[in-house]
Amino acid sequence: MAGAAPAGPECQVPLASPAPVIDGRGTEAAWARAEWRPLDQRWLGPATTAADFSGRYKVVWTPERLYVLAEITDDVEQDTHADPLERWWDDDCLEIFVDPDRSRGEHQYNHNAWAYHVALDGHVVDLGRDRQGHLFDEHVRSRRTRRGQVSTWEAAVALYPDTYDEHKPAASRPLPLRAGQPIGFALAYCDNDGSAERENFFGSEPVAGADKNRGWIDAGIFGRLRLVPPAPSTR
Ligand SMILES: [Ca+2]
Ligand SMILES: [Ca+2]
Ligand SMILES: [Ca+2]
Ligand SMILES: [Ca+2]
Repeated sequence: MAGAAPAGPECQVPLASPAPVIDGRGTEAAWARAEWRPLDQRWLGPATTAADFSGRYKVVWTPERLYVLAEITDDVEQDTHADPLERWWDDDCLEIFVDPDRSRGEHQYNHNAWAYHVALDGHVVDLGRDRQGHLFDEHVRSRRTRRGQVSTWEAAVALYPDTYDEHKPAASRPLPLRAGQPIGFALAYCDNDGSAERENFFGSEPVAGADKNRGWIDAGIFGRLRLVPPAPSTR
């Protein structure tokens, strides 16, 4: 059902001051103030083990960007397609869904909402109005570090308006973020460990019905972020 409101709780997103440094390490004080949230909904593929995939994430904000920290256990990192615009969803990637004005609804071939696929090499792909994949590297800046089988992804996401035109990128500026603003958001991970196609797709949001791979079409399945204002000073 397109545009259905998610049942999940609203995610309170703390303000980061200063902004995290995008270095693939969640060491900044801003991250310590944010709650871990699970990335545990199996949207595609068979049941797996925690060693095959498990994930959790945090979100913080500044007036310029939304920041995402994701801790992903993945036993095999797979980047089969060197061309970032070839079957990007079948390589391991972190997928950041964002609906800047939380209008919800359909966004498959428009920019009502975004489904940024962040590849292992940092390239960012989403579909354009022409139904083709486009690089949006300037929208999501990220770094990833790996220790054993656990990768830490740190990303800064600019929020672009639904009027964005990929053929005139200079005509759009990122939207400012304001305290109290509702934002549609979901996170996902495409897991491939050596198959022709991705083996699993895990998301942050429960999706009703048999077809759970709806995020790239329907912003109605996204969760809700609320940007929390800075705490009043105690001094
Ligand atoms: Ca950092
Ligand atoms: Ca895996
Ligand atoms: Ca929208
Ligand atoms: Ca993998």
